[in-house]
Amino acid sequence: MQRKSQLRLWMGASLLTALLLALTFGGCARKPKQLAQGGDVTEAAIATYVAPGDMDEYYLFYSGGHSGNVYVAGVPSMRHIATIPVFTPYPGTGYGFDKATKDMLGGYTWGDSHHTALSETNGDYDGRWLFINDNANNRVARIDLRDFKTKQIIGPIPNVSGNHGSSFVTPNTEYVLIGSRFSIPLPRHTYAPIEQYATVYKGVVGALAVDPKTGQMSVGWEILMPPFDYDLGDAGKGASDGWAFWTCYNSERATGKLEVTSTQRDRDYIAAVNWKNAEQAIKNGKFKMLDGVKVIDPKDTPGVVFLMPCSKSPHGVDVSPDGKYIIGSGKLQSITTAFNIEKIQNAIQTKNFTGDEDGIPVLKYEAIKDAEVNVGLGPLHTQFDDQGYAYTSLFVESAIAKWKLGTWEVVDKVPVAYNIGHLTAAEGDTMHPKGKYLVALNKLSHGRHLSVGPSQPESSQLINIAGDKMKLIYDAFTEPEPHYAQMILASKLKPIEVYAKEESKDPNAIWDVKDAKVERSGNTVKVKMTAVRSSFEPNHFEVNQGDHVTIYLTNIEQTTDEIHGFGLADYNLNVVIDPGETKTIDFVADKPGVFPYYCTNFCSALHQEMQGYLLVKPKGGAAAASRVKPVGEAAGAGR
Ligand code: K7E
Ligand code: CUA
Repeated sequence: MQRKSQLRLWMGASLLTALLLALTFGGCARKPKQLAQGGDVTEAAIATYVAPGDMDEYYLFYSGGHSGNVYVAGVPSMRHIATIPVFTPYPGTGYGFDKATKDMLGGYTWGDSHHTALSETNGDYDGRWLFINDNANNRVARIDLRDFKTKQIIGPIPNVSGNHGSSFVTPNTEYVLIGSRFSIPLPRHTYAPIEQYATVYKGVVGALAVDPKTGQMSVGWEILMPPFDYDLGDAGKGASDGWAFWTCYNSERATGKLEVTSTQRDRDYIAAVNWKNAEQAIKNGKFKMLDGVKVIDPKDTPGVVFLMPCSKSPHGVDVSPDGKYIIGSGKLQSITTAFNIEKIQNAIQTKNFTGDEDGIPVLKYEAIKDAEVNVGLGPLHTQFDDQGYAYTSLFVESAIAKWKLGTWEVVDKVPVAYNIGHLTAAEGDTMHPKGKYLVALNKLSHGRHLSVGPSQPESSQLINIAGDKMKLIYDAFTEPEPHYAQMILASKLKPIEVYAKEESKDPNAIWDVKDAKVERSGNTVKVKMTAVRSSFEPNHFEVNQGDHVTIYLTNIEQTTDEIHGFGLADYNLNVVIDPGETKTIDFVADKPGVFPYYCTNFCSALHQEMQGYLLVKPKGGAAAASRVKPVGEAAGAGR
């Protein structure tokens, strides 16, 4: 298998070389240009070419911002291979239409997904789950990587407001981090005038506990913090296991035009939370209940939180693979600071404090830092490789700086197009990064793709980091609006192909067309329906107007990729069922008439024949039906 695919790769590569040579010298209309970043086109093409029939080496999971989705691409081809709907309904997979996913969305039709967090065991990705935060509605979701589907959405999480510093996980996925971007009076729905911001408003950082077997999340604990804006987080590991870090801006506690008012001080902070001490404090009963959550007040519970001064307006905080260094970058400076966990612990022991903020000790900056690395303008996020190098994205400079941990020397820089936000290296936030690939997730990528009007396609760029020099090798379209992303070795995931009939736990599933039935009790109608090539059973059924109808629809196929869909137009229902899957469709038949339903996924030569009728008998008999006015034409859209 391995050899065969290597051979195919080799053949593909040599064919490609020949093709490129022909293109270069053959006077063809589509001449490859020299890469602006100085790389070699042929080399870049071979490095990213995945021949037909071959597979990518890595999965790339990237957040879709306010689309509420997570997108999946293969690396190095950068092909978009899946969309995982999380906080937003998605008709393509019927997400948000069946009862289970509709309930999970809880009435929200959007979320702002920022930070993916692959589950970890001993600080390395274990390929079980992917967590993602919702910056808008204070939620966190869990995706199961057996079937790439969202299984749980927790929230709105009490007391947290603008859950941005989330969903980073601790090294054994004990916790998923949460944090308030926007301080507010607590509990939520409390009023206090804006003039009381500095004294009455509160920030929160905390953690969701994760069940190690099922991945089920529950609110663990929270910590009351001064009214700063908590931005990004990362969990300690190795030398810093047991710690969690969040950057915070606006330590001025300013309101109004933050662009000016929150940038007065030279330094803001990174909040360092000893989560093992937080756990202990909870065990010792040192908490108050606030909106149903155990909340620690650090001024009554010393040893849980410390503040590390950091360059002003910091954004990313990233822990090195060995856990020794905590890298914090200030957006308005050209340096990134490497803090040393030993020095941090030392400063705590010797009480090397310069003051406090609402009772939280502030550590002495000079005592806890190892180096200020001159990376360049607007440093945001940092990733790591397998050779002891760090890679920091430079938003203002539109570049990535490569620098060495320990010697702090900047060894290379590569321009990107254009303003880069996050970046992700292969397993680049684990204890054992893989090196080789780095993806720059850019904003303001204008001019990288064919124009589609004012809203220009976003671009992510693949960079080869295997050698001394970083080489840009591919420009890929990415769905807006990308934030964080993670790359995991494809061999670590073992997605299932069908839902095994034997594992079905749905009591309403049926596995034989003969078991299909319609049951009525009062004005409740339950339909047990099958979908199998190429019919629904029942293929028609009748209800009375006003009936509460529940369809339990099972795709009884056990064949890979034999997906069926169920579309019912006038009732705005659209469900997709994978092989072996049962979904529940719940609605009130309030409109009389005859409504076709049909299969939406092309499943066989007779897919088009896979259809049926819902007949809704009008209240007051057939005569009433003919009096129902036809719906007027929809108003014209656009200008
Ligand atoms: Cu830098 Cu929300 Cu992580 Cu976007 S955040 S870039
Ligand atoms: Cu089933 Cu098309």
